[in-house]
Amino acid sequence: MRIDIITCLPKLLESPFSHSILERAQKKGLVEVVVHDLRAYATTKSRQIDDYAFGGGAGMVMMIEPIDKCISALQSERKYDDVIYLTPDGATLNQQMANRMSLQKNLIMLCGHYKGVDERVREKFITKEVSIGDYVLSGGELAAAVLSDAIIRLLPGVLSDETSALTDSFQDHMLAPPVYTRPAEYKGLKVPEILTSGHAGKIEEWRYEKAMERTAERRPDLLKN
Ligand code: 6GU
Repeated sequence: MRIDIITCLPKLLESPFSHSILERAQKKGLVEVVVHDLRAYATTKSRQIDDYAFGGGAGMVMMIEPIDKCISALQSERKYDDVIYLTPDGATLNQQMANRMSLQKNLIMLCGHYKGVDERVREKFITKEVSIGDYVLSGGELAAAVLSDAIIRLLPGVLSDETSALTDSFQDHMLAPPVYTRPAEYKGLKVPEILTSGHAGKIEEWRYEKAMERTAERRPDLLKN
């Protein structure tokens, strides 16, 4: 898979892709993440990428021309399955969406900023609009990092069997069960006996029961689906 991220703050996206699982996925060649500085596609002398909104009002609007230049350059190189705009008024990201996107080959993510992008960008280029929750961030960069992480960890070979994404919370419309590690007793706090019994079948049953309990208590809405 290849993910091209278009942003006016490329530095903000350096760290999230330089550690742990996302770093390893790139080194193994399972995903290529390319960050593009929108300002490099600006056409004015002052490298302008935003301007005042027609009709007035507070806040700047991202201009169509630099975005057109960047997206068109990418699309002339390869075919993209989706051009995703990260915006608080997009569809709220969930595990199902991440699962589906992880099956794609090439994705563009455009990070919104200021008061958003010129509506014509959305009409002409954007095929999907994604939000990561009902709150407002300063820009789409952290959202693009979140979306990329959710997708990349699902790519075959990224996670080992022990950390398999199949046992994640939300994968079966359920939260994950509680987990424990050594020591078996700490300051009087004991690990549930079943987990040290070595009885694989009983352990599986216990985990399912606990996952169900936890989901019913914290996220009953998940069980309705
Ligand atoms: Cl994708 N962008 C911004 N600016 N804020 C958000 C968001 C995205 N998702 C939730 N809040």
